[in-house]
Amino acid sequence: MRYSNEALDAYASQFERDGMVLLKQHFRKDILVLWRQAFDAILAHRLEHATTAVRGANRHYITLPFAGVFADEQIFCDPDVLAIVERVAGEDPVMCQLASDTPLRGSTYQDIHRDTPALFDDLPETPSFQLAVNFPLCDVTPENGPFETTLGTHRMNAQDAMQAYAAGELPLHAIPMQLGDVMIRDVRALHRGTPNNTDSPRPMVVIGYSRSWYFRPEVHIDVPRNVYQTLSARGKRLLRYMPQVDGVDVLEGGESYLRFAY
Ligand SMILES: O=C(O)CCC(=O)C(=O)O
Repeated sequence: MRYSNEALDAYASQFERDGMVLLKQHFRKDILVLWRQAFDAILAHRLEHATTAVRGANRHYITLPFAGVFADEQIFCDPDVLAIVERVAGEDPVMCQLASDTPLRGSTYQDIHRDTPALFDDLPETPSFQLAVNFPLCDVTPENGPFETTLGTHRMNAQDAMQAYAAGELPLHAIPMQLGDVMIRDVRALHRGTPNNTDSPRPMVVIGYSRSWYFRPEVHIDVPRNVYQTLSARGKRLLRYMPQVDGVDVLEGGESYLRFAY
């Protein structure tokens, strides 16, 4: 562990207030360089076969195979990240999503949105139940499409948040990131993707962690049985509700997670 209990508590408090925290220089860059190499081959293949989920002009959502470099417990079982996830979304979370968001040149501003509906319509927002852990596979600069988010709207009713945004009461914050930085966010905060004005793709990985009892039918991770056997008890526990399969083809695949904005 890198952080003390006091530091993790402080991150959890910051998350409660803002709906997100940023851990600077947390993941090893040499690991992420390998992810980028493997990702570039997948991106090229998926673009060629038009098997991405399109999230706006020249903006692609691609599920990553839970195999090879991507099935790395140093990333998805990171003790500091999980300690913050557990502080804000309860003990014994489940991992339900391993994917990527990639704007290319020609991408545009997304409409401001949340990634999931509220648990209960027309009621004040609940504690957190769905978190995204995001980390880029490159530096994210003002030029290549930084994620933009409001702060604190994860605790606001969706309509109130939208009204406040429309009234100019909620500033958007661009989040520049360096390779190695990790963002943990509540997916109900109003946010948007911004244009990538460079020739280099800007892949952002998303690992989804849910409260222990929460099920998202729109996403899942196919876990190859032989990979599952190599995992620690913690890794197996995180993936306890994910389907196990004989193998995954790292290039093939389509996307079933098509409705993404609420
Ligand atoms: O990748 C990004 O910067 C944000 C993408 C996003 O919010 C989405 O596609 O839902």
